[in-house]
Amino acid sequence: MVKTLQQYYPPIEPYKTHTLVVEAPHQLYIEECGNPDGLPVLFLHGGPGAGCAPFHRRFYDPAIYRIVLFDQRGAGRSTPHAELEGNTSQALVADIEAIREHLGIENWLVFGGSWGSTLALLYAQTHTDRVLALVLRGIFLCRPEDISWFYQHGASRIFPEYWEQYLAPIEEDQRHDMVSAYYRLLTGEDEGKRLEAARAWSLWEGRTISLLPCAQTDDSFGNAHFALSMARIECHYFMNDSFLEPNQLLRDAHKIAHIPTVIVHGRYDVVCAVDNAFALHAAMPHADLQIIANAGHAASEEGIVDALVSATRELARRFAK
Ligand code: STX
Repeated sequence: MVKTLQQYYPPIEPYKTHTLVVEAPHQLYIEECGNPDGLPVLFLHGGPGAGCAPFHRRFYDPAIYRIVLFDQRGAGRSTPHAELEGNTSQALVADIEAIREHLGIENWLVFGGSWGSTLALLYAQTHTDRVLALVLRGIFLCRPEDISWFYQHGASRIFPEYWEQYLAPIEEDQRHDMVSAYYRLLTGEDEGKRLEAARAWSLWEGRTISLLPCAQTDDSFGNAHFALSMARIECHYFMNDSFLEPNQLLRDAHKIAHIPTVIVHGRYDVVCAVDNAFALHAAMPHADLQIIANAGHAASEEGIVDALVSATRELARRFAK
């Protein structure tokens, strides 16, 4: 029998949106979609700094799930835009708890891709009793080797023509430390240079994100509003070792050994190499590891959508009343 691929659920609009004031100067944009009395699921976006998109609402049956999405500090519709002050991993975890309490939710499924998987792991390891299950895609452990692979040397050898454009804004004598060099431009006084750097940084990620090229990439990743928050916030986190202790996420994996977990990762993921997923699975052997044979990093790739939708269907059967 041929298995039919799962597709996205139909497009939906939020039934409610919120602006939540957290630690100054930050205000968070939150939206709720689907069934107000349903099984709560929290979506965590990537970057950090990428913000939520409408297709992120579509991995869950809206008749069964109460779907909560929010733009993390400085991202998307949260304000101030691209703000780095008070923007740390610990602050984002505190924000998630503030959102949970604001919405009166006891516990929830947590669903995150890429940086969203990083944050989901940190949140679950910090508030172990609030998480019913984890669905993690494109695992990003934020180890020095993961940052170096994508921003210094490694992925450069797979997409040399795009790499050249990522190198372009940086003077040759500063290219031995690309993240630091970009940080200086992205936080500098010159607005033109900030934007040029943000676009180059963001386009590098956009162009390498999927197995096959995607026509809309340059428009969406080159958009000034998107590129500025994505580049500034990512670079700020990576300058600060993502505010994690060395090996923290694998070290603390034992704290979530009781949480049902699905790990979905594309074999040809160039942004976050697939060995991230294998390393996490070795630390969480109870997790269901699904390597998608014909996919890269993007959440929107066919085999990835199939695995993610299958996971939320299965978890709905298990947890929905
Ligand atoms: N950034 C990893 C990450 O979280 C190094 C990420 N990569 N791409 C994305 O997020 C988006 C597709 C959400 C832009």
